[in-house]
Amino acid sequence: MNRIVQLTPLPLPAGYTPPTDIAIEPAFDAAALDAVDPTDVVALVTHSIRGVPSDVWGRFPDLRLVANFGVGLDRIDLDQAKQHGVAVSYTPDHLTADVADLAITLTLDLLRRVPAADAFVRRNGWSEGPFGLGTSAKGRRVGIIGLGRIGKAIAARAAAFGMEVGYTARAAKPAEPLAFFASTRDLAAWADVLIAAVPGGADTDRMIDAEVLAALGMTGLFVNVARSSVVDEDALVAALKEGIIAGAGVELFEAASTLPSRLTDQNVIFTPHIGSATFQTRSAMADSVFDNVRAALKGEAFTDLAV
Ligand code: 8YV
Repeated sequence: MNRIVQLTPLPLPAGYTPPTDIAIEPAFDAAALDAVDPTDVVALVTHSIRGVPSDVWGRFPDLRLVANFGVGLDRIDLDQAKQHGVAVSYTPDHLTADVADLAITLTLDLLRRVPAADAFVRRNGWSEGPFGLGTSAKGRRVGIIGLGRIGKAIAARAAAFGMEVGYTARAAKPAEPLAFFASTRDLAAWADVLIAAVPGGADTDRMIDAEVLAALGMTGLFVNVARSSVVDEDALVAALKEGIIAGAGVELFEAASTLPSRLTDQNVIFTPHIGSATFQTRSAMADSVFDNVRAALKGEAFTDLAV
């Protein structure tokens, strides 16, 4: 009998009906996983934040697929997957537009001071004088760190707002008509708005550090739609409190982070990891995961494969 094991609850949208033709065994923690009979397990279901714990590889002799609900693969060891002959599916194209939209939303909200404007209206601030001016998006320079699917989608949106776009990546992409910068520091020095859209993992760990923030400068804005691991949070707090940069949009921070409580007065917008959190995108992500699980049960080809 082919069996499917799910390593974590999925953030399925309210109103989404999971398929009834697939039986999935929940094993949401180490003890539950230890209790699973490993025979006949052909697929594991997980999401980007849970990933695949390192001691899972090699446990399931018939494993064919890890189906990841999300684009981030930093918690799935793809080398281990290859060594064990396991395919890894993920959901990149389904969430690209929504995550890019959120990056631009944070950018425009920071430039036009939307949270401060909202607070002004709610406190009946007209007696204080007119609400101050914001900054035009048109003509600003957007520096994108990481020109993958999401980075390119951010670039297209920024260009539509009349912004100039530059990027840094492991290598220049000559097919893209955008200014390439060899280092994040140089990109930050050029940019008015620096947006992180790189994968998480060892290569990008704490790449947004004090030096990069200093290069971005006192009128610069930083927006993170990448993993929280790419940011040195202490450096970001210092940069905002000391006016080294002008503001930040923070979509991801560590679950135990003190960042929101340390940044109450500064020009910072927080969102609670909602990049893919729309009914349409989360439904499409779920469809992709369940379609691949069904393919594993039937021995059919998978879609959206990372390896
Ligand atoms: C999801 C994400 O919220 O795709 C990712 O990597 O971080 C988000 O889209 C995450 O997968 C949790 O389900």
